[in-house]
Amino acid sequence: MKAPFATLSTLCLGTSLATAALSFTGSPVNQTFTGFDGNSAPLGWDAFGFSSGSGFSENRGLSTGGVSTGGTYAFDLGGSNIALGVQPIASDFTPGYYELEITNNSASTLNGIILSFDGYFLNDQDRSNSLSLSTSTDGSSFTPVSGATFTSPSDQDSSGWTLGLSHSSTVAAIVPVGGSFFLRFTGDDVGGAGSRDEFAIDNVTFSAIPEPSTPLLCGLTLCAFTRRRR
Ligand SMILES: [Ca+2]
Ligand SMILES: [Ca+2]
Ligand SMILES: [Ca+2]
Repeated sequence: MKAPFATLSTLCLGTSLATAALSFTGSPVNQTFTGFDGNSAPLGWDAFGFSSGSGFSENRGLSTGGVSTGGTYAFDLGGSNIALGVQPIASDFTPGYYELEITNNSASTLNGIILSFDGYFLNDQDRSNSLSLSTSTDGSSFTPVSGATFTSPSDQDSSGWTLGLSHSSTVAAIVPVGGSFFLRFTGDDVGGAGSRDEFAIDNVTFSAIPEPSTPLLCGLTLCAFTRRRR
């Protein structure tokens, strides 16, 4: 129920905790978080599962990691490579999620999505946590993406930021023009004890499976429009 909440908060508070959706116009989207400073929501992203409330409500700014205060960070993974990051604590992100909404503003229905992301962890504490990707076309019913989960080790080490998973897959989703596609990255406790490791998401890409030469399902209006563009 993201859109109604954003609308309500805009009306009541004069500000929106969630940001507008990212726009897909036909060219691949690649979100690298360059310029993200950890003080407000990146474009298209929402957050849930923080003790201070929905939206990006616990923004901790820029850090290279090794923090202890729960909340959202712009983590510098090294060499000024910024990622969307989180320090989970008992009351934050256990469980919780970050969610990216992408609206299809291209001229065609999307008949399948190609997506990828890189997930990192900083194993500086003795608990084990996970991060998992699921997707949706309505923002309420989510389906886990096969192979898109990774877990940090329980026993801490000094390895620093570690690539937990570099994932890419195709998702059989149909997104009409004006419709949205949602990527939800959910975190939770897995094992171990004590404080929690840090996590970061980077290089989130989104593109459409190229259209077949003869669309199997399309109305006359869409077919005519599609032909005009070619
Ligand atoms: Ca980055
Ligand atoms: Ca920490
Ligand atoms: Ca750990």
